[in-house]
Amino acid sequence: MIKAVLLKIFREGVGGLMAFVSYITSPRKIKRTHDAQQAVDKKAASMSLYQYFACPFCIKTRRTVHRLNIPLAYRDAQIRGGEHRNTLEQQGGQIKVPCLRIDDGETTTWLYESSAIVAYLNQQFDPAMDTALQQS
Ligand SMILES: N[C@@H](CCC(=O)N[C@@H](CS)C(=O)NCC(=O)O)C(=O)O
Repeated sequence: MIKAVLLKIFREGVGGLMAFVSYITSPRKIKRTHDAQQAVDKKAASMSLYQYFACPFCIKTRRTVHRLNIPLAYRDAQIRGGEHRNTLEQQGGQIKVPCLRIDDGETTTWLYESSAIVAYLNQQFDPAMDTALQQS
């Protein structure tokens, strides 16, 4: 019991430190024209990221979100019994973060795995990588 609590405190501490280092070494946000940024804002409104503040995989994903200058809604799924945690489990299928929720009209996609999320966001929002924004 005490071992589990100490381990949790250690994990949270290391995660918090990583979040702090990530914050002070944040990548530069890409800049877009007003119209291009509006298209990004519109597209991002249908997405949200279920995450924990101090999870290293979430920190990695948030760095990409920051760099790509996406106004993505963050949902804290760490609180046991909390609304976002319950939604993630019931609708996404499992409690694992990060998870990107994509509401596309009638369908909702739950994208797990930080590497898959980063690749998806790059493909959707990095002007250097894809023309997806120009098509939307
Ligand atoms: N391979 C996954 C690992 C994700 C992962 O292990 N996340 C941990 C938090 S750091 C998690 O969700 N654990 C489940 C839990 O906390 O219940 C990724 O890259 O996204």
